[in-house]
Amino acid sequence: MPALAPEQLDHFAREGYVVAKGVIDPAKVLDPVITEYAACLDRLAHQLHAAGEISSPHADLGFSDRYIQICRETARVHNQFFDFSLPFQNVQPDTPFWAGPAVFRALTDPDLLDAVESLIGPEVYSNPVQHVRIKPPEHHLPKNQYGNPILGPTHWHQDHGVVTEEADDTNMLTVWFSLEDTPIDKGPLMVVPRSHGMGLLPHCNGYMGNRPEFAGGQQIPEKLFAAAAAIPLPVARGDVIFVHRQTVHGSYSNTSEEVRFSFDLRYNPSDQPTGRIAFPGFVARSRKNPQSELRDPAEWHRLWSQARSYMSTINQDGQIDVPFRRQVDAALCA
Ligand SMILES: O=C(O)CCC(=O)C(=O)O
Ligand SMILES: [Fe+2]
Repeated sequence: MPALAPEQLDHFAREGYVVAKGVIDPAKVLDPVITEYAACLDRLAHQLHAAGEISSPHADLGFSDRYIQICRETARVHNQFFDFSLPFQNVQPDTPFWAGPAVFRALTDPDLLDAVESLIGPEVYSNPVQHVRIKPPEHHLPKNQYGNPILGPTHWHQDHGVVTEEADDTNMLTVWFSLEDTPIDKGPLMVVPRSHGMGLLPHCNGYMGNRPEFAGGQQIPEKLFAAAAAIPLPVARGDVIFVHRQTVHGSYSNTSEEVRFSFDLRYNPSDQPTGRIAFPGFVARSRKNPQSELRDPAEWHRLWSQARSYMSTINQDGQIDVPFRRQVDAALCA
């Protein structure tokens, strides 16, 4: 896929996001990721079974049903087992993560990077603010203290709000795609078009608002933006959504019977800070110095292992040695 077309770049600049169809080749890039995750799930199932937490490894079930069954029986979600990132607090030397070769190849897919390059320029850094999200149908999940599913809608936020102040001037681009189709009933990404012109809005901790299904999370109060203008962005495999760092977005409930399975990645120009200093990024593309590109998936895995070792020595038991979150002005949240 060549760079995005001028109309797509205009759409991004004007609306704060663009949905680009068919950027990624699903058979080449996404199927190997799914195969890798199926092996992770198999390992998780056997571990939990050996620990007596589930009645069977459920090896007869496909990925989605197997993951749902495991969440039901353990009454929790297991996203960290698959994620190519780490928690901010209380990391242990054996906290699970998955930074496998197929995931690395997805992050460095040349077709994807061509599109990214057309939005942020030729020196492309893989910013470590990134996740796989495996969201089970909500009705299978236990509830939190607010009566909402323990993994439900994503609260309204700007991705600029989830990095530290040192990245305030970083041109960080959000890249969202699903591993399986994400129709409306799976709770796709939702964006508020043109909300990126308002600057950084306050992200308020434990905000209750007046929509019970969003109560309690860290979020931008709905009165501060045009929440009613939000639109869902259902996508097929291979499509990619590009989101400006100040576009207000979230996602709604998964009311289907299958998991919602997506990646969200960030890229920024290589000479700008990532805003997540304790986690490793890498040069994904450099036209100036191609030799600086990271091409070895094993090295990427090593960087994350090193980050885990470091994290297991800091940010324990409520202590904040290295901040991951920005300060919020409480007066703006009242
Ligand atoms: O997938 C979601 O539910 C939220 C993703 C998101 O906020 C992001 O990609 O920045
Ligand atoms: Fe986000």
